[in-house]
Amino acid sequence: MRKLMKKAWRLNKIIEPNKKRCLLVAFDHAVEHGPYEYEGINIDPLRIAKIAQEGMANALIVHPGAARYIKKSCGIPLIIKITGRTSLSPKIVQSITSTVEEAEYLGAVGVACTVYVGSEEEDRMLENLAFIKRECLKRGMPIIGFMYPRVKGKKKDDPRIVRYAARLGAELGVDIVKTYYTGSKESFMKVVQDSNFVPVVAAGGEEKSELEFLNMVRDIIDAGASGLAVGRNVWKRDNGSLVLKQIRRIVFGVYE
Ligand code: FBP
Repeated sequence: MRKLMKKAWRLNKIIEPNKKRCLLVAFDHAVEHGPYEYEGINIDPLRIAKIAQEGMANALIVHPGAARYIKKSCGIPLIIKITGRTSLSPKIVQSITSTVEEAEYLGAVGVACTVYVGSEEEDRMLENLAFIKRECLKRGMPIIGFMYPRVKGKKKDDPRIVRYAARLGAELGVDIVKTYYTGSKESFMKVVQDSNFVPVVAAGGEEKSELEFLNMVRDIIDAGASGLAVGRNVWKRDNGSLVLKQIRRIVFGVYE
Protein backbone atom coordinates (compact mmCIF):
# COMPACT_ATOMS: atom_id res chain seq x y z
CA MET A 1 0.00 0.00 0.00
CA ARG A 2 2.76 2.44 0.94
CA LYS A 3 4.37 1.78 -2.41
CA LEU A 4 1.13 2.56 -4.23
CA MET A 5 0.73 5.79 -2.29
CA LYS A 6 4.32 6.76 -3.01
CA LYS A 7 3.79 6.09 -6.68
CA ALA A 8 0.56 8.11 -6.80
CA TRP A 9 2.25 10.99 -4.97
CA ARG A 10 5.14 10.96 -7.41
CA LEU A 11 2.91 10.69 -10.47
CA ASN A 12 0.88 13.65 -9.26
CA LYS A 13 4.06 15.71 -9.27
CA ILE A 14 4.65 14.79 -12.91
CA ILE A 15 1.08 14.95 -14.22
CA GLU A 16 -1.15 17.58 -12.65
CA PRO A 17 -4.09 15.56 -11.29
CA ASN A 18 -6.82 18.12 -11.96
CA LYS A 19 -5.86 18.78 -15.58
CA LYS A 20 -4.20 15.42 -16.38
CA ARG A 21 -1.52 17.31 -18.30
CA CYS A 22 2.21 17.70 -17.93
CA LEU A 23 5.10 19.74 -19.20
CA LEU A 24 8.54 18.22 -18.81
CA VAL A 25 11.96 19.46 -19.83
CA ALA A 26 14.38 16.87 -21.22
CA PHE A 27 18.11 17.31 -20.84
CA ASP A 28 19.93 14.08 -21.60
CA HIS A 29 21.32 15.34 -24.89
CA ALA A 30 24.97 15.77 -23.91
CA VAL A 31 24.99 12.01 -23.21
CA GLU A 32 23.13 10.99 -26.35
CA HIS A 33 24.57 13.41 -28.87
CA GLY A 34 27.78 14.71 -27.27
CA PRO A 35 28.49 18.16 -25.81
CA TYR A 36 30.15 19.44 -29.01
CA GLU A 37 26.74 19.28 -30.73
CA TYR A 38 25.76 22.27 -28.60
CA GLU A 39 28.77 24.51 -29.21
CA GLY A 40 28.07 28.08 -28.11
CA ILE A 41 25.19 27.06 -25.83
CA ASN A 42 25.61 27.01 -22.09
CA ILE A 43 24.88 23.39 -21.21
CA ASP A 44 25.50 23.74 -17.48
CA PRO A 45 22.73 21.58 -15.98
CA LEU A 46 21.95 24.30 -13.46
CA ARG A 47 21.13 26.78 -16.22
CA ILE A 48 18.69 24.26 -17.72
CA ALA A 49 17.20 23.52 -14.28
CA LYS A 50 16.59 27.23 -13.70
CA ILE A 51 14.87 27.55 -17.09
CA ALA A 52 12.65 24.58 -16.18
CA GLN A 53 11.82 26.05 -12.79
CA GLU A 54 11.15 29.60 -14.03
CA GLY A 55 9.11 28.26 -16.94
CA MET A 56 7.04 26.20 -14.47
CA ALA A 57 7.78 22.79 -15.93
CA ASN A 58 6.46 19.92 -13.82
CA ALA A 59 9.81 18.13 -13.83
CA LEU A 60 13.22 17.95 -15.46
CA ILE A 61 14.64 14.74 -16.96
CA VAL A 62 18.39 14.31 -16.40
CA HIS A 63 21.03 11.69 -15.76
CA PRO A 64 22.09 11.17 -12.12
CA GLY A 65 25.33 13.14 -12.20
CA ALA A 66 23.52 16.25 -13.40
CA ALA A 67 20.73 15.56 -10.87
CA ARG A 68 23.16 15.49 -7.96
CA TYR A 69 24.64 18.82 -9.05
CA ILE A 70 21.25 20.50 -9.64
CA LYS A 71 19.72 19.31 -6.38
CA LYS A 72 22.06 21.45 -4.29
CA SER A 73 20.59 24.73 -5.50
CA CYS A 74 17.38 24.15 -7.46
CA GLY A 75 14.09 22.67 -6.30
CA ILE A 76 12.67 21.48 -9.63
CA PRO A 77 11.31 17.89 -9.37
CA LEU A 78 13.62 15.47 -11.13
CA ILE A 79 13.06 12.42 -13.32
CA ILE A 80 16.22 10.38 -13.59
CA LYS A 81 17.15 8.85 -16.92
CA ILE A 82 18.47 5.42 -16.10
CA THR A 83 19.35 4.19 -19.57
CA GLY A 84 21.77 5.78 -21.97
CA ARG A 85 24.03 5.53 -24.99
CA THR A 86 26.56 7.65 -26.79
CA SER A 87 26.43 8.54 -30.45
CA LEU A 88 30.09 7.43 -30.67
CA SER A 89 29.01 3.81 -30.67
CA PRO A 90 27.56 2.34 -33.87
CA LYS A 91 25.13 0.19 -31.88
CA ILE A 92 21.54 1.39 -31.72
CA VAL A 93 20.94 0.39 -28.14
CA GLN A 94 20.57 1.94 -24.70
CA SER A 95 22.08 0.20 -21.70
CA ILE A 96 21.02 0.46 -18.09
CA THR A 97 23.31 3.19 -16.79
CA SER A 98 21.94 3.71 -13.27
CA THR A 99 19.43 2.25 -10.89
CA VAL A 100 15.97 2.98 -9.54
CA GLU A 101 17.59 2.86 -6.11
CA GLU A 102 19.91 5.70 -7.06
CA ALA A 103 17.00 7.67 -8.50
CA GLU A 104 15.10 7.27 -5.24
CA TYR A 105 18.17 8.28 -3.26
CA LEU A 106 18.32 11.45 -5.38
CA GLY A 107 14.69 12.22 -4.51
CA ALA A 108 13.37 11.55 -8.03
CA VAL A 109 9.67 11.61 -8.82
CA GLY A 110 10.17 9.16 -11.67
CA VAL A 111 12.64 7.31 -13.86
CA ALA A 112 12.94 7.32 -17.63
CA CYS A 113 14.26 4.69 -19.99
CA THR A 114 14.55 4.44 -23.76
CA VAL A 115 13.51 1.54 -25.96
CA TYR A 116 14.50 1.76 -29.63
CA VAL A 117 11.58 -0.16 -31.04
CA GLY A 118 12.49 -2.14 -34.14
CA SER A 119 16.27 -1.86 -33.71
CA GLU A 120 18.46 -4.96 -33.89
CA GLU A 121 18.97 -4.75 -30.12
CA GLU A 122 15.27 -4.36 -29.33
CA ASP A 123 15.20 -7.63 -27.35
CA ARG A 124 17.89 -6.38 -24.98
CA MET A 125 16.06 -3.12 -24.33
CA LEU A 126 12.77 -4.91 -23.72
CA GLU A 127 14.51 -7.09 -21.15
CA ASN A 128 15.97 -3.96 -19.60
CA LEU A 129 12.49 -2.50 -19.41
CA ALA A 130 11.18 -5.58 -17.60
CA PHE A 131 14.04 -5.36 -15.10
CA ILE A 132 13.51 -1.62 -14.52
CA LYS A 133 9.76 -2.12 -14.07
CA ARG A 134 10.42 -4.71 -11.39
CA GLU A 135 12.68 -2.30 -9.50
CA CYS A 136 10.08 0.48 -9.93
CA LEU A 137 7.37 -1.77 -8.48
CA LYS A 138 9.46 -2.41 -5.38
CA ARG A 139 9.87 1.32 -4.75
CA GLY A 140 6.64 2.86 -5.97
CA MET A 141 8.49 4.71 -8.72
CA PRO A 142 6.72 5.83 -11.92
CA ILE A 143 8.41 5.00 -15.20
CA ILE A 144 8.40 7.05 -18.40
CA GLY A 145 9.15 5.02 -21.51
CA PHE A 146 10.85 6.84 -24.34
CA MET A 147 9.37 4.61 -27.05
CA TYR A 148 11.44 5.58 -30.08
CA PRO A 149 11.22 3.73 -33.40
CA ARG A 150 14.53 2.80 -35.02
CA VAL A 151 13.58 0.67 -37.99
CA LYS A 152 16.17 0.38 -40.75
CA GLY A 153 15.15 2.33 -43.83
CA LYS A 154 12.27 4.12 -42.09
CA LYS A 155 12.11 7.68 -40.85
CA LYS A 156 12.05 7.93 -37.06
CA ASP A 157 8.75 9.82 -37.13
CA ASP A 158 6.95 7.55 -39.62
CA PRO A 159 3.39 7.61 -38.21
CA ARG A 160 2.82 3.86 -38.52
CA ILE A 161 5.89 2.89 -36.55
CA VAL A 162 5.41 5.66 -33.99
CA ARG A 163 1.91 4.29 -33.37
CA TYR A 164 3.37 0.83 -32.92
CA ALA A 165 6.15 2.01 -30.60
CA ALA A 166 3.78 4.04 -28.41
CA ARG A 167 1.28 1.20 -28.17
CA LEU A 168 4.09 -1.17 -27.18
CA GLY A 169 4.97 1.08 -24.24
CA ALA A 170 1.34 1.30 -23.19
CA GLU A 171 0.88 -2.47 -23.40
CA LEU A 172 4.07 -3.20 -21.51
CA GLY A 173 2.97 -1.03 -18.62
CA VAL A 174 5.00 2.17 -18.57
CA ASP A 175 3.21 4.96 -16.70
CA ILE A 176 3.80 7.60 -19.37
CA VAL A 177 4.70 7.05 -23.02
CA LYS A 178 6.98 9.59 -24.62
CA THR A 179 7.45 9.39 -28.36
CA TYR A 180 8.20 11.42 -31.47
CA TYR A 181 5.70 13.82 -32.93
CA THR A 182 4.58 12.48 -36.31
CA GLY A 183 4.39 15.84 -38.04
CA SER A 184 0.64 16.36 -38.24
CA LYS A 185 -2.26 16.60 -35.84
CA GLU A 186 -4.20 13.93 -37.74
CA SER A 187 -1.44 11.32 -37.62
CA PHE A 188 -0.56 12.05 -33.98
CA MET A 189 -4.21 11.71 -33.02
CA LYS A 190 -3.95 8.07 -34.09
CA VAL A 191 -0.84 7.60 -31.94
CA VAL A 192 -2.69 8.96 -28.91
CA GLN A 193 -5.91 7.07 -29.62
CA ASP A 194 -4.11 3.73 -30.02
CA SER A 195 -2.55 4.18 -26.57
CA ASN A 196 -5.45 5.96 -24.88
CA PHE A 197 -5.13 3.99 -21.65
CA VAL A 198 -1.87 5.77 -20.70
CA PRO A 199 -0.79 9.41 -20.97
CA VAL A 200 1.17 10.07 -24.16
CA VAL A 201 3.61 12.97 -24.37
CA ALA A 202 5.57 14.16 -27.39
CA ALA A 203 9.26 15.00 -27.68
CA GLY A 204 10.02 18.46 -28.99
CA GLY A 205 12.48 17.47 -31.72
CA GLU A 206 15.02 19.65 -33.46
CA GLU A 207 14.95 23.40 -33.00
CA LYS A 208 12.36 25.32 -35.02
CA SER A 209 11.32 28.96 -35.12
CA GLU A 210 9.35 29.95 -32.04
CA LEU A 211 6.13 30.39 -34.02
CA GLU A 212 6.49 27.07 -35.81
CA PHE A 213 7.21 25.31 -32.56
CA LEU A 214 4.26 26.80 -30.68
CA ASN A 215 1.95 25.84 -33.55
CA MET A 216 3.31 22.32 -33.28
CA VAL A 217 2.61 22.30 -29.53
CA ARG A 218 -0.98 23.36 -30.26
CA ASP A 219 -1.38 20.49 -32.74
CA ILE A 220 0.09 18.00 -30.27
CA ILE A 221 -2.39 19.06 -27.58
CA ASP A 222 -5.31 19.21 -30.02
CA ALA A 223 -4.41 15.64 -31.03
CA GLY A 224 -5.19 14.61 -27.45
CA ALA A 225 -1.68 14.28 -26.02
CA SER A 226 -1.16 14.79 -22.29
CA GLY A 227 1.74 17.17 -22.83
CA LEU A 228 5.32 17.40 -23.96
CA ALA A 229 8.81 16.55 -22.79
CA VAL A 230 10.75 19.20 -24.60
CA GLY A 231 14.49 19.81 -24.81
CA ARG A 232 16.28 21.68 -27.55
CA ASN A 233 13.39 23.97 -28.46
CA VAL A 234 13.57 25.39 -24.98
CA TRP A 235 17.10 25.32 -23.63
CA LYS A 236 18.85 26.15 -26.92
CA ARG A 237 17.21 29.58 -26.75
CA ASP A 238 18.25 32.60 -24.72
CA ASN A 239 14.61 33.12 -23.72
CA GLY A 240 14.03 29.46 -22.77
CA SER A 241 11.91 30.12 -19.69
CA LEU A 242 9.64 32.54 -21.57
CA VAL A 243 9.09 30.01 -24.34
CA LEU A 244 8.41 27.36 -21.74
CA LYS A 245 5.73 29.57 -20.15
CA GLN A 246 4.11 29.96 -23.57
CA ILE A 247 4.19 26.19 -24.07
CA ARG A 248 2.67 25.79 -20.63
CA ARG A 249 -0.26 28.04 -21.50
CA ILE A 250 -1.05 25.85 -24.49
CA VAL A 251 -0.57 22.55 -22.69
CA PHE A 252 -2.76 23.61 -19.75
CA GLY A 253 -5.27 25.52 -21.86
CA VAL A 254 -4.64 28.88 -20.23
CA TYR A 255 -4.96 31.49 -22.94
CA GLU A 256 -4.60 35.16 -22.19
P1 FBP B 1 14.06 17.14 -27.80
O1 FBP B 1 12.81 17.86 -27.34
O2 FBP B 1 15.23 18.06 -27.86
O3 FBP B 1 13.80 16.40 -29.08
O4 FBP B 1 14.42 16.12 -26.65
C1 FBP B 1 13.76 14.92 -26.51
C2 FBP B 1 14.72 13.77 -26.55
O5 FBP B 1 14.03 12.57 -26.38
C3 FBP B 1 15.84 13.81 -25.56
O6 FBP B 1 15.40 13.38 -24.32
C4 FBP B 1 16.87 12.97 -26.22
O7 FBP B 1 18.17 13.25 -25.87
C5 FBP B 1 16.67 13.28 -27.66
O8 FBP B 1 15.34 13.73 -27.82
C6 FBP B 1 16.90 12.09 -28.50
O9 FBP B 1 16.74 12.45 -29.82
P2 FBP B 1 16.99 11.38 -30.96
O10 FBP B 1 16.18 10.18 -30.61
O11 FBP B 1 16.51 12.08 -32.19
O12 FBP B 1 18.44 11.08 -30.95
